Amino acid sequence: GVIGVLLGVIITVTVVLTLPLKRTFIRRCELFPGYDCENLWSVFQQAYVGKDPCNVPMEAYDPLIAAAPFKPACNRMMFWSKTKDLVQDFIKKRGCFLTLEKTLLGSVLDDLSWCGEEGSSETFKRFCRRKCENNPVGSFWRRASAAFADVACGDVTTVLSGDIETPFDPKSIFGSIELKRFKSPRVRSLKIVLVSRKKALSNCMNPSFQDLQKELGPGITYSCTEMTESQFNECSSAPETCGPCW
Ligand code: CXR
Repeated sequence: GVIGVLLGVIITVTVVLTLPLKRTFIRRCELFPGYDCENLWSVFQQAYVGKDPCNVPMEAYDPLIAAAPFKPACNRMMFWSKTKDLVQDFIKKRGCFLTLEKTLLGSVLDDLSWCGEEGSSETFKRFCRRKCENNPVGSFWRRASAAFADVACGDVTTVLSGDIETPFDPKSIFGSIELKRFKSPRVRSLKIVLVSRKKALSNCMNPSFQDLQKELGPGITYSCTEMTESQFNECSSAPETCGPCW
């Protein structure tokens, strides 16, 4: 009857729309022992399901962060801006550094897209527009980045791009959120690794680093090392220790 057809439609919609994302989330989550992945999925969904995809503020993910808090990894935390693929390749070989994408929450959602819709209990994976500030994906990365930076301690490393004229962008997540959360004396110093792939367009004298120092506040010092892409990659085959290559 009508109810059967309706039920069929609801099940089909769920299978086609929600399941692929959920499956990826759970599969990636299960690589981390000791977490209730089904529960994390349900806490995650509550942040955006049934909501206007332009109206998901970063605070919507507070319960998710609380359910899987970040643990500090002093001297081993690595941040980046405009260098994601470089850092990803580096991290695969030089496992001692910890990026947000290697943590449970960062890894389950890495490279994924999701959103809900008002009046719907579904998760959409495609056709999620990202034009507005408070979209579900952007808000998640801002919230997760803030929490990850909050636990930073010791010497912190950031990999920036020498292929652009302004390697420190105060409007990026790194510049507007992560950097501002580093607190002295918990964080001692910021080590900038400025990596150029082709012809470098900027170096460590770049004026944008004066803005960076201002945001960093007086207690934390920064240093900067220029590297080519191949020098940076050579660093990834250095010993297993997190000892400096820069
Ligand atoms: O400076 P941002 O990089 O805006 O953000 C990078 C920093 C990193 O240190 C990382 O900890 O913020 C965190 N982070 C991610 N891990 C991440 N993964 C995917 C921030 N954004 C992430 N994304 C997506 O890529 C987000 O949609 C974000 C874009 C990063 O852009 P950019 O290279 O300017 O908008």
